[in-house]
Amino acid sequence: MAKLFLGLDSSTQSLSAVIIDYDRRKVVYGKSLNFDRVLPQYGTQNGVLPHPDPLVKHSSPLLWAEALDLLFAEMKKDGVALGEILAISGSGHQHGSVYLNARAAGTLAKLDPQKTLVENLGGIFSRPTSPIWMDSSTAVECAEIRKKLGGIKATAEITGSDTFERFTGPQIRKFYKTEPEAYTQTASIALVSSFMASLLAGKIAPIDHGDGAGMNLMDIRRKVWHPDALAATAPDLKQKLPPLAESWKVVGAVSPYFVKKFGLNPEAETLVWSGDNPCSVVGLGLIREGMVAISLGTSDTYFGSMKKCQTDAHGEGHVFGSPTGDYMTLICFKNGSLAREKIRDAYGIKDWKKFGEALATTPPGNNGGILLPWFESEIVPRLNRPGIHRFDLDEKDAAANCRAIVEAQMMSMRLHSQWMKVAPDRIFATGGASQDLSILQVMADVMNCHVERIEISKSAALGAALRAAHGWFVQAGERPKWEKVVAGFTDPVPNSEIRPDPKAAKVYDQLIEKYARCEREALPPPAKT
Ligand code: XUL
Repeated sequence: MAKLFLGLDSSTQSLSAVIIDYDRRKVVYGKSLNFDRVLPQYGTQNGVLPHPDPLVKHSSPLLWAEALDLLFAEMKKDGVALGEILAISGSGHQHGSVYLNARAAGTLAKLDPQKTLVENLGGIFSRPTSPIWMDSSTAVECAEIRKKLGGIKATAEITGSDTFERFTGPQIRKFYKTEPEAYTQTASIALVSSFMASLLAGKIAPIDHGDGAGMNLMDIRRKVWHPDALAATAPDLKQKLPPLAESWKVVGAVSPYFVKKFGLNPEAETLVWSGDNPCSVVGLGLIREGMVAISLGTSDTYFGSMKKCQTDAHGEGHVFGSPTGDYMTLICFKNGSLAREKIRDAYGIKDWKKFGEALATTPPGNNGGILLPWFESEIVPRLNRPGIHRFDLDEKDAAANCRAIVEAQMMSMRLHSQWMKVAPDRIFATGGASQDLSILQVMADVMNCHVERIEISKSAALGAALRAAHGWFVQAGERPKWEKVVAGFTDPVPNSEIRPDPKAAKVYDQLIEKYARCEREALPPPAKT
C-alpha cells in the first residue's frame, strides 16, 4: 500500500493541501482554497478583517476552521484516498494567536460530525478574532517587554528575537491590558498552527519549538517557556499556554469527527504543526547546517540553518527552532525587488535581461563604488527613514548602478548573517529574481559559495507533509535521516549550478569592509534600548 502523508498550510490568504506518496517520491495531490473567494461571508480582504485602525490586522479562527471542513470535503469530492493517509501535519502563518475559553477542551474532545466545525466551535472563544503577523499595533508593549528583559540584545539572546509588534507575546500583553476580563476568561492560548492541530486531533495541541520561538516567550536554548518573558508579558500566562514540543511529536490520532465525516483512517496520526517558515525550511530541503535559501521577492529573505544557537545582538534577524531539531534563521531585507526595479526604471532599462547585460559590462567590485539602496525604510539594517546613498559611484553611470544595487543587497546579506557564525556551503536561490543569472553570479561571488536554483511551489505545505512522514517513522520507532526524507522532493533545478569566481570572491572579501563602513556612516546612531 502506498505511504501517503498529508501536509496542510493555513496561510494568511488560503488553506492548502499537499499529499505525498513517500515511496514514489512524488507529490500526488495539491489543492488551495482562497479565503476571500470561497468564504466571502467573513468579509476578509486578502484574508484580513477590515479595521478602522490600519495598524490592527486580525482574522477569524472560525474562518480557518470552516476552510478546514471545506478542504476535506473538496479532497473527498476529488476522490483522494483519505482512508490511506498515515499521518497529517501542517503549517500556520506565524505569530497569530487564538484565545480559547474553559469550554474549548471539552468541545474539541466531542466534535459532532452531524454538525459543521463552525457549529461545533461557536462557544469556545474568549476573543472572537485573532491578531495575525501583519498587525503592528503593539509598539508600546514591545518596548515594555524589551525593557523588562534588559534591552534588544538580552531579549534576542533569551527568546531568539528582539520584541516585534507581530510576535505573540506583545500581542498577548496588549490583549491583557485592553481587555483584562476577556484575558481572565482565556483558558488556553493557541497559535494558528496549534489551533489547527487541535481541531484535527480533537484536543488542545502543543506548540512546536519552531513556532514557539516566534512568540518572545520561549527560552530559545532550553526550549521551555521562559519565566522572565512570561512575567514581562501578562499574569498567569503559564497556565494558559499549552506545552512546548519537538516538531515530530504526535498529538494523537485524528479526531473521530474527520473519520466519520470524511473517511479518514481512525489510526491516522496528527503531528504537531509548525510555523510556515520552519515548514518551508524543510520544504526547501535545508536540513543541515550551512544550507541556505535566499528568496529574491518583493523583499529578499535569507533562510539559514545552524546547529548551535547564536542570536543577533542587533535584534534584526530571527532564530526559530528548525523542524530538524536544529535552529533556523529568518532575516528579511525589505528593499528587494522593488528597489531593483526602481534602479532599472530610473535608468530607462527595458527589462531584466537588459539589466543583467548592463551589470555584466562592469567588473566585480564595481571599482569600489557602493550604493545603499534604501528606497523604503529597512528592516535589516534597522532604519526608519528611506535614503539612497552613493559612495565613489557616479549616479549617471547606469551599468555601474545596476551592479551596485545587486552587490549591495548581497553584501548586506553576507554582513548581516555573520552573527550566525555559519558560512553557507550550499545556497538555493528562489523567487522571481532568481531567474536572472547575472544576479545569481553576484550572489555566488559575494557569498563565495555555489548557488543552485530551486523552484518549489507550496514549500510550506510540502514541508508539512515531509514532517508528517518523518514524525510517522519516528513514532514507528525509526529515526529516519532527514536527507532520506526530503530526497527527490526538494531537489534543485537540474544544471542550474553557478560557481563562484575565485578572483571575484577575493574582491568581495575586501569590499565588504568598505561596505560595512559605508553602512555605519549612513545609519543613524543606534537607538538606546
Ligand atoms: C515571519 C512572519 C511571516 C509570517 C507569514 O516572522 O511574520 O513570514 O510567518 O508568512
